[in-house]
Amino acid sequence: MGVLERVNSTDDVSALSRDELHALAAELRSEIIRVCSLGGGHLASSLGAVELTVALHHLYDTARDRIVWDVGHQTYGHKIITGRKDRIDTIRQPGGLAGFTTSSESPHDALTVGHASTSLAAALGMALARDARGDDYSIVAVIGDGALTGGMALAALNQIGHVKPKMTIVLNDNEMSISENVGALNTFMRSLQVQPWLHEVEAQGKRTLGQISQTLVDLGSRAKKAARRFFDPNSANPFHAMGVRYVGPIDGHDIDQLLYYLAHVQELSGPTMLHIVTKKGKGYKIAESDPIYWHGPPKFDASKPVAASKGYTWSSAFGDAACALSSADDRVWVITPAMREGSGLVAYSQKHPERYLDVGIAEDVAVTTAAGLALRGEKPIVAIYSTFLQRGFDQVIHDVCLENLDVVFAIDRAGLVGGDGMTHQGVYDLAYLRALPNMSVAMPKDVPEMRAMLKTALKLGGPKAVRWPRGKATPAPEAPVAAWEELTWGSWEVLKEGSRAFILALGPTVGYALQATADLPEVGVVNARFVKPLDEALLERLARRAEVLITAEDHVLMGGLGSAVAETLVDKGLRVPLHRLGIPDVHVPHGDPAAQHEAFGYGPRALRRTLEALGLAQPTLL
Ligand code: TPP
Repeated sequence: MGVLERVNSTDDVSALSRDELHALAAELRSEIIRVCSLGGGHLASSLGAVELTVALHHLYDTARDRIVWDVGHQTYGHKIITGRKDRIDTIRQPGGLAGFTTSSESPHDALTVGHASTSLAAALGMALARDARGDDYSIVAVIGDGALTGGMALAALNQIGHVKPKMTIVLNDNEMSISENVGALNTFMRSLQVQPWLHEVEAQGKRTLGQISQTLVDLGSRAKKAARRFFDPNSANPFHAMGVRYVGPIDGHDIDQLLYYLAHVQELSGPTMLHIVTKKGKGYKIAESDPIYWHGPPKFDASKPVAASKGYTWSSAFGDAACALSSADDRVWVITPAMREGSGLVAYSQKHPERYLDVGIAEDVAVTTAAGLALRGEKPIVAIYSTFLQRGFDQVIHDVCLENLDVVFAIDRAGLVGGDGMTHQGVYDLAYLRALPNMSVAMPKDVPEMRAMLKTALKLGGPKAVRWPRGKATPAPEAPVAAWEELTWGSWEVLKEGSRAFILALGPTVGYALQATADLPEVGVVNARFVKPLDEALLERLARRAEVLITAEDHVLMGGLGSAVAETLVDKGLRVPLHRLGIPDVHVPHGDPAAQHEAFGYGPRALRRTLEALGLAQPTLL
């Protein structure tokens, strides 16, 4: 029987011998590969954290102690050994386990998470609560070098170094964010190397700082010099300088070293950072050699793993458009907060490196840097996922909209996103952007319209957001930017005339509406591609003609297209029944977006049912 078979709880992990812990790590690694091969998932990060996971669960009781995993995407091993091994095959699948730590899923998940850089502030809060109540449990934050580039993480570190609560911060440094990590702190971390003498210290079982120092003296001067950097609070180390004791770096794949140093650090007062060096994708050759692809691959054949093409997507279309726009105008820049691949910008970063900026996981910095560029006459495009723009909301208002600056927001992953689930749904941006003076928001139905919107937005200036969904797109024929269409900003498009009703559709619901009404001459379809400004003149004409209007959007009902239409109708005194279809007031978990669109009433079949209920279509027999 394998060790994993016997492990049903963290208590079981605590009881394992060293040899069994090594065996458990190997078994977890195979299990993570198997699970990710079935349905895709965060493979490389979970593989890199296997030894850390085993060591933490051996030392800590996670039902009581709090392990706060940053992002929560590296926790497949953690989930398997905290009572979820029987359900691990369902991870990211509809109705299955979430892909990130989720507190409603298990008491062992200290935090519901998915966005980066929250672990340190959350752990600080937990430590303050623990100390205020006089409780006695341990708190460990695990943060990657990528997540550490986030302003939230750095600001929390600043506070932790000031308040000095007892806690361990494991800095899991694999030199990678999703793509190569960036920034000055990253450069500093690269100057540190795991020291071979660490084995000696650990092998001799020395624990107190005095004992360790003596061992190092015995080991000779080279080790002594390195050790000064390792343990000396006065050494030039930015973490020390911020008031957080720093230990490391150590080899994060060496369970013995991990156990030794984690236990050592646990005995110290105040906050201590243990810097561990790991390899993303560790133990799976193909993932080690291409950790960018294997960060979050779709399902694959574990016996013959190959990187598969993701096909032509909306992100590819944006990348192509950005290349063309930058070639046509040397004031166009593209800024990404650590999402080069996801935003379709690999080719752009190579073609226009002088006007490409990856600021790390720092969406706020992306937005305000764009503001700075715009203040000096440049034309920045902030390429950002809808869900991550939430992190830069104040900056959009305060730094871009207040100054009415020429910043284009190229918003990817708008709408329900699938496997990433609750934390990543891009379903709030219409609501939060529509409210801002000077901002306008558009969503194309296809790639030529996306091009037209980006071109027109850059030409008109001012804060302009263009959003598109995750997933496949049909490429537009190659054409120079000069030949791209320009749009009347704020104009809707009647795609299908109707005599009794109109569906006002947006992005993916345009296709759904056309499908649902193909045989219904009385029901028209409008591409309501601008949510702000609305095409008020056209809306008024439709409202005066129709028995009923229906809005359909892949966005929350509160504050989206339907809200905008309702407000305009009321303001203009137009009394026409309005059916608003979209996402109700709930957090939507991971699932198949097409099925979720149906469940929320704006998929093609559900739209048809609404039309039937309104007497606009005959009930279908099937
Ligand atoms: N921005 C935010 C606020 N949250 C996110 N989850 C992302 C972007 C997308 N994202 C997920 S994981 C990741 C990024 C950018 C890289 C994290 O790097 P690191 O913390 O070093 O962990 P690793 O993936 O290398 O294990």
